[in-house]
Amino acid sequence: MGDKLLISVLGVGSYGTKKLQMIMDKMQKNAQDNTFISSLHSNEFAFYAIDNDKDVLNTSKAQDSLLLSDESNQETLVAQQVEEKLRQMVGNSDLVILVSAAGGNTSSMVIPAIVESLNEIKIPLAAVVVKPFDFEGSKRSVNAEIAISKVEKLATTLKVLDNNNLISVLNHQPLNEAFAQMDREVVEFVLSFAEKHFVA
Ligand SMILES: Nc1nc2c(ncn2[C@@H]2O[C@H](COP(=O)(O)OP(=O)(O)O)[C@@H](O)[C@H]2O)c(=O)[nH]1
Ligand SMILES: [Mg+2]
Repeated sequence: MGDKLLISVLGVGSYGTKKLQMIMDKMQKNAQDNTFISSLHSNEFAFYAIDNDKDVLNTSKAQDSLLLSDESNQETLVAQQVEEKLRQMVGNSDLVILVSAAGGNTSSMVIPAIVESLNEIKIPLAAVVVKPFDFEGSKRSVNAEIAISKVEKLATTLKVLDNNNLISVLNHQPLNEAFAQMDREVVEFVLSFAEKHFVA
């Protein structure tokens, strides 16, 4: 033992890309507060993003990112772009933690391509994904289910957070607070998953 693990956190779609910042901030804060478990220091973290929104990617502090081309509303094109770039980004990683809102137009196309590619290069995957509200329409819900079922087959760990569960709290909590609470669960998943995979 003693070798460092390289853990890559991969934000997919606009939601996933934005959440990377919260994860980085929390890791940094924990390190400053010394609440980061010491063994975590033996691991290295890298952050990557994939989206088709240039503005979202530009504000991201990810090491590297993939900007999907405008024509990338076709699954085969997306798969090609993802496969090439993903190897470059996370090819040396010991594990990848995926963060995404699975019902997003971009995310629902990119997630299956990521799962396939990681399986091919035999890199373990953990994932935390958000399901859309039912009121966003059945297309999004179905797309999310399909993407999540692909992740389920190959991920070692999967956490699904369902936006529909927020509806019951909305009579005593504003939406932004409910979203913030779910954001904290996303961050918590990544940090606690990383803690379980430290090198002793
Ligand atoms: N919990 C939560 N869900 C969100 C938030 N913003 C967007 N979503 C969900 O994310 C989905 C869109 O994902 P997004 O990553 O923006 O789409 P993509 O970039 O096209 O993949 C929506 O259908 C919502 O269900 C948020 O702040 N919190
Ligand atoms: Mg987007």
